[in-house]
Amino acid sequence: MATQQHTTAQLIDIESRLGAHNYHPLDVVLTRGEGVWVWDVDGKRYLDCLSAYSAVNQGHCHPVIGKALMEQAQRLTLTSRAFRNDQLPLFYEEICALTRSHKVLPMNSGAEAVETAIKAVRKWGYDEKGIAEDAAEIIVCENGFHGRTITIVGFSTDPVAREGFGPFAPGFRCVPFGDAAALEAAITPNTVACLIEPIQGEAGVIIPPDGYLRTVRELCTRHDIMLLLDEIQTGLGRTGKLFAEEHEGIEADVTLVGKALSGGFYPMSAVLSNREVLGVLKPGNHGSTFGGNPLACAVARAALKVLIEEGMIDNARIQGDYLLEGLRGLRHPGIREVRGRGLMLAIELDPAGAAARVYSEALMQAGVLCKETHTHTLRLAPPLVINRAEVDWLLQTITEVFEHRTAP
Ligand code: IF1
Repeated sequence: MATQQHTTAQLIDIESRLGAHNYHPLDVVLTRGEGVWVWDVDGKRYLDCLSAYSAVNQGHCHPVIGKALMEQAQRLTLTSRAFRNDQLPLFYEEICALTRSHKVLPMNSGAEAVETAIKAVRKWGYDEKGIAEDAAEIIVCENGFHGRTITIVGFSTDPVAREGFGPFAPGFRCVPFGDAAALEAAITPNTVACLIEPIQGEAGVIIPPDGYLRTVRELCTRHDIMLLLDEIQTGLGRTGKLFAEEHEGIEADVTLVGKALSGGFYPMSAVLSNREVLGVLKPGNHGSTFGGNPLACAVARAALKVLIEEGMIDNARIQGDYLLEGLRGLRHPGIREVRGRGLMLAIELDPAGAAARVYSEALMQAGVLCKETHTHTLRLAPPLVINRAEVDWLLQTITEVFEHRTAP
């Protein structure tokens, strides 16, 4: 049953004619979401295994977050930071208590949080570490993803993300992910920080060797370098812990959050500082029209509340372990590796076989929505509210799709 005015085909045609083609989405037109399920305009139901790239950890249209949004929207939505509001300090208090942070700087998108952290650690390097002006260096990892701004794509190693957008900002050194020796070798007296995803999402759920993050933590402490962990995708329960750093028992100096910070209701991100690095920013150094607005803060407070009170983080661990074990039981010549932590999983396919897009299209027909990355990897990241029966249905559906394609 299409919406009154348009069918799937008509909506796709309008989008294709009038929209920039900076994505290649599946031909599914969604109109409703609830929990792990979404429905298209023809009434077909799908299990969402992308969660909007981990922005919908709490499940689609979570009623408690929706209520907070609607109530705040009738009270006060935006004041700018020229004035104060009654939601921002309460958001600060609650997220600092939850994450043991000292300072918070709220922004809107993940990329803005990354850019903010880059500005703050550079200024910390100049003001506190005595590095010569404009000489600050930040170590980043190959195949990392941190957003789409010019600064960020400037240190990307993905040609599709960066080619044609130069010139780029200097001051970044790129090292192989997971190689602590290479990172140590890249440290100079001008190094102010390392910026790392604890698990590389876009690269295909790349989990570093055990101990890598602990060694990087030790190196940063020894050389008085800030460890910036980009937990925009891995954070807020996705890997079965509040933050992925906990799997290695470390604490970043600066933690970046976004996406599920609002449960998918509103763009919000934040820079969380476990040390006084945010203290170097003075009035006028940084800002944002919408950063820290009362609507975003009310939504984020509710999103964090339900994440904790409804046990979503433990559920991610329990259901993620079960899903990983089930996926590893798949016997198929086209599967090279299944990996994951919590509900951040990936099926890596044999490059000689069918591309992941073939499987994501087949899974869509079977009622599962997921996304391929880098041609041969299928990522699976359902909302953290998924229950055992839904995981069993998901496993059954994936098994049937792979069994149907006996060829690699
Ligand atoms: C797209 C994937 C891409 C992120 C990490 C910062 C950001 C992201 C670890 C920036 C955003 C999104 C962006 C979206 C697709 C998705 C993504 F990694 F999740 F799969 F692109 F690589 N750090 N990731 O994952 O946050 O500014 O988007 O709020 O750009 O296509 P943002």
